[in-house]
Amino acid sequence: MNQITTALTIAGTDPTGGAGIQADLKTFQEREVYGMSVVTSIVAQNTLGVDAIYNLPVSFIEKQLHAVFNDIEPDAVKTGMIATIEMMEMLADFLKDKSVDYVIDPVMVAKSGHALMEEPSRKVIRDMLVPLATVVTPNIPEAEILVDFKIDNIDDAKRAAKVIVNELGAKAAVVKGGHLSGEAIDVLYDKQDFHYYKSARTETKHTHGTGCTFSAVITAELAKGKSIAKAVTIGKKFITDAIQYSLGVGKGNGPTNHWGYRLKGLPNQVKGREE
Ligand code: PXL
Repeated sequence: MNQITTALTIAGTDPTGGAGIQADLKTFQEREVYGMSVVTSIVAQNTLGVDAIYNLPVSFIEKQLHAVFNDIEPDAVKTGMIATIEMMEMLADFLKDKSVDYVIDPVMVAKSGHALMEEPSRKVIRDMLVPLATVVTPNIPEAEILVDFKIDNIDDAKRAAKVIVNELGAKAAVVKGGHLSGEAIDVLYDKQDFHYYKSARTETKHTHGTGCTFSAVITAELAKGKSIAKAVTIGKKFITDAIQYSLGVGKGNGPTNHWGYRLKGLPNQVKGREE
């Protein structure tokens, strides 16, 4: 009998360990969930930017999915970087009859500005994958692409979250307010209520992989059976600490600190930290 909680990330890689699959697995581990991964694209990148992307053949991504599901059925799944329409079509077909919770981080562009999803795929993720999702976690630019209107304030963000649920078919949506001016408020809509998640803004350039990490926490908590609202609460706390205690590694926009929550309340003693 398998009592261990398991989660699977389907995403691209970051060999410097701050984003993508690597960030997801570190996060699953910190949340005490057994982490598994299916690689979609191998990305030659670091904290300075993306150099090159190698998309795995769709048939090979599918083979990895079968390898996982035929052996260790995950309690929850997340997708991050899915570069092409063909990958999305295969994933939609694969996931449509699975009853696992499914979190979509609709990754479109890296912090450096490099496209991680081909332009035509943006509408396909909306039409084929969003309807299958338990939670979708767009930032403002991603939400704008999904809903096709401009988001300038919290009311627009609320409207976008509602559209993602009521019109695009996800069970819930968190629109992350980090790109709005003023207070950073994330808005969750879960078909019944709006929930608001606020945190003080930390002035830092070390935010590489924040979206991956946040959505990985949500995935881990849904895998344990937590409610969507509770999973997002835990995700928000985790990422706030991970940003606050960022490590200062790398020459560019460095990663967050996946064990930052353990340092809460302590003076910053992490080697290399600048702020
Ligand atoms: O955080 C978005 C993201 C997702 N997946 C991969 C990435 C990034 C951002 O850099 O590199 C592989």
